[in-house]
Amino acid sequence: MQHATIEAEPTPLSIDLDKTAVVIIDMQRDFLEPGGFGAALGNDVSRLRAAVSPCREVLAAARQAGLLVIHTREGHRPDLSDAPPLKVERGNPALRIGAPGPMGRILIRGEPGHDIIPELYPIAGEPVIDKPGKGAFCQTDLELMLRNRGIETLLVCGVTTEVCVNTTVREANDRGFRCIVIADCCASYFPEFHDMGLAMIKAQGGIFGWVSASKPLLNSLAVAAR
Ligand code: TIU
Repeated sequence: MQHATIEAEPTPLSIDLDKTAVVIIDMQRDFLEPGGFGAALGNDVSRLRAAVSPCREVLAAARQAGLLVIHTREGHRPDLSDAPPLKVERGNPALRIGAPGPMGRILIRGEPGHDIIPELYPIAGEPVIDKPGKGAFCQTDLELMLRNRGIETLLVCGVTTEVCVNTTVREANDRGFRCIVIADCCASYFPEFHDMGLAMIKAQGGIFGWVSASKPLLNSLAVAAR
């Protein structure tokens, strides 16, 4: 058993690193690069770049400390059979899910835009969860994977803070997993939603989970890796 103390809000935490996984949510070209799904929804995708460098550091430290790392990707089958029509039919028809874009068909599995950005690319042995919804537990085998490995705590990174990160944290919390959201490893197209998304998680004594910054987490992981 390898314990680490994490400076977090609303309280510091002691966690068992053998039962802890890093979950990196949807750091895909479709959300972070021009011409993808995020841009098709009318967003300034450059706002998400702030999370890339902190995520890289946490990813490197987690690999060094031997933590389980899981990546997720939001997207759909090429025939759209797993895409709810109400999700597909929103927005400009020329830019909808499945429409052709500069990175291939928007939000479709197997297309260049659907893949994870090169800076955070998974390595062998790191599971990638393909999810059709915003939450990583909805219609996926993530919960099974976590339970099979005895995971209790999730260190959550990714985009966007108030959409897929928040949805996943709420799902995880209801399933009995302790979530620590790494604030600077998350980002939103809307800075105010990022702030409120984090505030909602840690309010009321940590109603959905805890919030930490990457620096204290990196310090804790470095001590544990020694
Ligand atoms: N639109 C938006 O902010 N996010 C998404 O559609 N998906 C994720 O957050 N991954």
